[in-house]
Amino acid sequence: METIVALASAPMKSALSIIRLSGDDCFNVVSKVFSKDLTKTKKRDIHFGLINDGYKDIDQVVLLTYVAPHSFTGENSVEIMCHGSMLIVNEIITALIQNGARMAVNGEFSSRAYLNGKIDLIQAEGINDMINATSEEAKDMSMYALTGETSKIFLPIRKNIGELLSKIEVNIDYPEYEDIEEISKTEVVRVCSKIKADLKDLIDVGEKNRIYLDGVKVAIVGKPNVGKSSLLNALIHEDKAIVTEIAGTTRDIVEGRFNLNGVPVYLYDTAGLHESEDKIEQIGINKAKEVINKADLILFVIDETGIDDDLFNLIKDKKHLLVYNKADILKVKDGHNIYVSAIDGDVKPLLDGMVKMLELDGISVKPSFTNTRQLGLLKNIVNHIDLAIKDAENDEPTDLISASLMIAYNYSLDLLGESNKNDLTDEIFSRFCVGK
Ligand SMILES: Nc1nc2c(ncn2[C@@H]2O[C@H](COP(=O)(O)OP(=O)(O)OP(=O)(O)O)[C@@H](O)[C@H]2O)c(=O)[nH]1
Ligand SMILES: [Mg+2]
Repeated sequence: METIVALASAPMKSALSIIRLSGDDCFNVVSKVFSKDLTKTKKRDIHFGLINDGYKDIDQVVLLTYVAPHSFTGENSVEIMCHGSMLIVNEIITALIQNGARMAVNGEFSSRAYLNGKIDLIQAEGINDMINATSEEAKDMSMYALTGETSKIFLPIRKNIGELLSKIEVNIDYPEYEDIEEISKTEVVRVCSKIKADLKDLIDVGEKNRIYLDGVKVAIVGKPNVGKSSLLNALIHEDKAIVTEIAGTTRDIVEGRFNLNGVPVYLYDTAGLHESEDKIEQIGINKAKEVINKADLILFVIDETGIDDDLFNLIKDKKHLLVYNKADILKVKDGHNIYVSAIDGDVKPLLDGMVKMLELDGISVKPSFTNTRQLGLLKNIVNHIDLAIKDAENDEPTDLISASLMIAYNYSLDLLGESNKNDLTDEIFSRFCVGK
């Protein structure tokens, strides 16, 4: 494989930066710009010296060398720890490219690790999720994927499908052998039903747990001046949105984020909804209506001036919570409603209401299959197991049952990325950062 290079740490000023290389010729390429010969490097080694591009010394660095297959990618690899200035980083990368390396594309290091059998596809996806995690829970969940714990929970299911399939195939191929255990249709139904139940459990956990990674979109909506922006600020503990006593203050959508029970909540503060002649405000109101359509939950904010029925009709069919703000000055309070005072930061009843509405108290971090690709494949497997059950129940020919099981088995190989390695990878790894 060609030698690739990329900055693996953040592209900004810091104490140190890490430049990564991988590929057959990697030690040769680095030796051309390093003060020591790395071509005789051992399994895993550490070196100290100067990087020189042929004209001048660029930096004094520490280098880690990994001889294939003892590296993340499974190839010869080098990690250069240089001083954390983007000028230095650019000079070193340029020198490496001039000496035979090429810039890596997004996810190319992980993709090579996968292609070289160092990690399966679930682990690779876990790496990306880990980098993007915005809560401790999301990070813990991706750690299960990264370490292979998640793949492990699927292996017994795949084994059961494979075993059943091979028993049926033997029956089809060698009907004349009497010593081969005959598998009855009742047995097929029993084993398939167990597999289906296990898969359904996995799908259920995955669909609940994906909220840790995806988060929820919550729109703050209501009449002008009811305290929507104040509520956003109170929820994120930051003075982000402009608050004034003038109705029509917010025009553009203001975004904020906080974690609720470990779930990232993406908040969208919107322009107060009302009939407006003001061109700019009207654009803001249209944007607010778009956000309402995209949100998973609407916080419909009301103050002492009460509910506007026309506005409420806009959101009533979406998942929503009525939030009575300005509780500090409200005279009458009905025990069932959610009362908050954004100005005093008193928003606990709303947080409790959101936890209940979004069903966040019944979930906990578990190894799970959470992304659309993984859940889609699990559902495809269930559908084909289901077909096998129906055919067995209707006493259909055995090869029909075996065909459905074979498709289910192939999908189960796809889940961990064990079939068609080359077709699968490009789309998945393009979502990664360069250098990972
Ligand atoms: N007493 C009281 N006043 C509040 C509270 N929350 C907001 N206000 C006041 O209500 C006024 C409007 O607040 P904003 O947060 O700007 O209201 P908004 O709904 O975002 O208004 P627009 O952006 O114009 O639609 C300000 O004067 C706030 O200080 C509260 O909990 N109690
Ligand atoms: Mg506002």
